[in-house]
Amino acid sequence: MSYAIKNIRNICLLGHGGNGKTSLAESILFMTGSTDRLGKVVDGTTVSDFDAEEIRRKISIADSAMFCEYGGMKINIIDTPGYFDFAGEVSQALRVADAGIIVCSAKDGLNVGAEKAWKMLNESKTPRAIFISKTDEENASYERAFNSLREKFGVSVCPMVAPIMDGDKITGLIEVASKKAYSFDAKGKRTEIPVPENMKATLDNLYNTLAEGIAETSEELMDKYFGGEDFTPEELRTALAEGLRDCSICPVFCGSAFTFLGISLLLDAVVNYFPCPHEGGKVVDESGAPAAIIYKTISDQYGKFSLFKVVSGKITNEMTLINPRTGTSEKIGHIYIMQGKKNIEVNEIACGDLGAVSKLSDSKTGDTLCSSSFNKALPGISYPAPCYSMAIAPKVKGQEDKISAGLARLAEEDLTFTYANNSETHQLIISGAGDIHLDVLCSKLKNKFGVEVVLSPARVPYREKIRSKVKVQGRRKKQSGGHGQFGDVWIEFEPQNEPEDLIFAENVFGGSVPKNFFPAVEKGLRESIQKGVLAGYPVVFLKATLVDGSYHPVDSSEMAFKTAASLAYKAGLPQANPVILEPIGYLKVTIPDSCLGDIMSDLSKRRGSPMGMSAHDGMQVVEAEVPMAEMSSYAIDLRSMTQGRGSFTFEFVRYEETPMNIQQKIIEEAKVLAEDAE
Ligand SMILES: Nc1nc2c(ncn2[C@@H]2O[C@H](COP(=O)(O)OP(=O)(O)OP(=O)(O)O)[C@@H](O)[C@H]2O)c(=O)[nH]1
Ligand SMILES: [Mg+2]
Repeated sequence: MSYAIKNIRNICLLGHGGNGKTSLAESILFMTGSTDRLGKVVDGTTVSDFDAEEIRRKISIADSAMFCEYGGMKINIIDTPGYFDFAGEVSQALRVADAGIIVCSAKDGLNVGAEKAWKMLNESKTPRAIFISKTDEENASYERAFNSLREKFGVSVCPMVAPIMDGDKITGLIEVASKKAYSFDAKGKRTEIPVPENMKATLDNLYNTLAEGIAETSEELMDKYFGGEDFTPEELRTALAEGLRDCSICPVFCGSAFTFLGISLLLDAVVNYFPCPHEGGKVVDESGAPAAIIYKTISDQYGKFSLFKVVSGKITNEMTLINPRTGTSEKIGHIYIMQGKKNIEVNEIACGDLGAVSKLSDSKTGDTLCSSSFNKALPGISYPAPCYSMAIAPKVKGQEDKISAGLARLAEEDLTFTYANNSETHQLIISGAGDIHLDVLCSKLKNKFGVEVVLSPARVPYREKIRSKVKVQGRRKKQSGGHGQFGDVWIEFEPQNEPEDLIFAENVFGGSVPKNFFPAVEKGLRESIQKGVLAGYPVVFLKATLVDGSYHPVDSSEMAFKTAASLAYKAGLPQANPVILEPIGYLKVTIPDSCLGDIMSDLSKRRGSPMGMSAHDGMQVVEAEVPMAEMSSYAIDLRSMTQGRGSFTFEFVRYEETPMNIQQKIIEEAKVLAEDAE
């Protein structure tokens, strides 16, 4: 089952959550005879949503690769999740898809998911089409949906297939370019019918809209269009194919995954107009040395599968390829084509086609696998940076290692979350795209790796510093019988501005403290500053100068001077006007104009200081400095304030003194924490 590159199509389905991508894929597979039963998302029986979490939640969470054979071609379909937390999966699919089909529902038309999909297709320069789905639903309106899309995305949005209406019932479809009308039976099989009288004017209008878009693709066609001439079928075909390829045309189809209406017209267009892999610009060389790009990794109980697209030469089993990123070689043992979770073993994957390989040792998503003569890393995949962090801990104490091991496995397939131990707050922090993302990861930890976890807000890494100068004594004396302990120091504590937590100096006259005890004094102080005197946070910006003291020829020891230094610290810092510092970050938030008011008033509630505002691509970019403590739920709050249209970055800039009322709260919280720890 090896196809020539011109007979391969790689499409990905993308768009708003719940608009019918997975169901569309399912009905394509069923209609083309690739599966013998039609699965349903609600029953958890689709080919695409096979993961336990997808079945449980009834949404797609990860990309899945499927294929069908139609019109002598192999059509690979990558179904992507619409929920925004999983946008990284869409980036992966777009790395290898030669075209994207945005799925919209006929009831809603344009929505945020479609806007985001459009933007991602633009950024990855991927040809795009739109499928208006769920035309069988009540209150569906092709016309309304189409108009909303064209209004937003412009004249490149062209009607290819539109419904034939009898009142508010759809009785068939018209293919606008050929001006042909069809009726469909219950299995989606179509029969040509005459264009109904009452549809003729509508068809003319639609044809005109399509012709307007086609005319935009070349000057010659523009002249013809304005001259009132009809395009020849060949001109139409070429213009559509070229327009799709260079993204100047976005054909719009419609139908229903439930009634199979319009599915065959969509597939015909995929076969006739959609770019084949070497036209998509994502393939290097059909007759070149073997090379493939890994666009997804599935790591589960059945093992680890790396899903790839061959972009040069072909990949056969038993090959040994190298990974230019790591420099290591990877033995290609078994290779497969994927139908959802089902892997079908094959001997080779041709150029432009999608496949999978199991058990790679050292390669991850985004990596290139190639022969030594190819030997270069192709562009990888960029992901949105994680923006939502929580502390993760086991429900049952002592299972920390299980969490780390589970997360390490999950990180093989999901590059959009990170986790790290925070040495200051002693919490394991997991960061991802949003609350659903983290919730899915927790469920997987439980179901796949047998460890139940709880999430809690990440503690803020506060600091403490002093604001005035004090001179204090620290004296350690234990001289009751046997070898005693004696150390006595006078230390001056004062604030300093260098980026160092402690600058230690000495200014001792006449050997009141012998030199060999200085390091012990410094050590005592360095240990002490780990715990501030207000709420136990590390002390920074401190200068300590040893100015005087005394010693005992027999009883003085390093240990005694270390203790004396820490006694001085404990005595001195509370008198030196200490304050809690909080981390401040730089926020850059991008939002639609209409949300500006809400965003600004929300920022002031978060104690933010606006730094600037600018317009970009029809969006507003607001910059502000905001205390980190106020930002923990921002990812989720921003989503609800902007219906998912907003995005932000937030980076630490510096520490600042915490306002008194907030400081009181931090001290109270620290007390509770310390009691809990006991
Ligand atoms: N009436 C009708 N319902 C549909 C159709 N297609 C999908 N649905 C229903 O719409 C819901 C969402 O469908 P999915 O196929 O899971 O949508 P999706 O775009 O894959 O959703 P995400 O994976 O969450 O992004 C399910 O309950 C489907 O049964 C359709 O053509 N007609
Ligand atoms: Mg889905």
